[in-house]
Amino acid sequence: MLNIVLFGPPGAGKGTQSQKIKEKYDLIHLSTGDLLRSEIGAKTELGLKAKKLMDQGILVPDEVVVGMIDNKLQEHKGANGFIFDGFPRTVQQAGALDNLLESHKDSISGMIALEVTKNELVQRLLKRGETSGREDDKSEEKISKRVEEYENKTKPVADYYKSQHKFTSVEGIGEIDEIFENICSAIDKLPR
Ligand code: B4P
Repeated sequence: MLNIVLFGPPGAGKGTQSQKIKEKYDLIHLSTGDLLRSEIGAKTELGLKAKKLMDQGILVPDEVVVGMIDNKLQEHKGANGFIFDGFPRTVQQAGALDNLLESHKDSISGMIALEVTKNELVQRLLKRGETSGREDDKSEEKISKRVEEYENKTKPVADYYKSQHKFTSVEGIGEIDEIFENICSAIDKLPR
């Protein structure tokens, strides 16, 4: 199986590139951001709790997202593989993902990290905020909070995969198709 963690700060292009990777490699796309937003849309108890945190740019608790991923892995047994978008976002989530995959006799093939400067992230997300309706895209203050959460809690996840020799970095600024080509070159080198 091909199991990819697509990594990067908020607005790095994870969602954008995941759509293309999923089609080319016939993978199941699991975005914890999308899963949480669908809970919010359905006004579930989980969604209402998550909304309060997400609107402020704060990460939701690990057990919530790990539980959602567990359900999806069960649902898609027999898939060619998965692209994990926006997950894991803490070292604890990374350990939980390894355990979940191991219970399915599987593992992460590699992490691909998109490198984008903070200034570019803020510009992209403010632009998306003009049309997305997402509360967390609406002000520079909220976007900065998300970047701060990334720096403090999420960045160490890269070291987790570096220590497993599963880390590849790809330039995330430039044309979407050009970035996609570089991601594909990195994916094609991963063990399956
Ligand atoms: P996400 O939905 O994952 O939000 P994101 O990081 O903003 O998405 P992404 O990085 O995919 O944005 P994209 O590049 O596609 O998370 C939202 C919130 O949910 C988090 O803050 C947190 O509260 C919660 N959450 C989610 N997962 C969690 C977890 N595991 N644990 C705890 N909490 C969790 O898009 C950015 C913009 O850039 C788009 O408008 C796009 O068109 C544009 N763009 C993309 N590529 C470009 C390029 N090359 N050039 C110019 N623009 C580009």
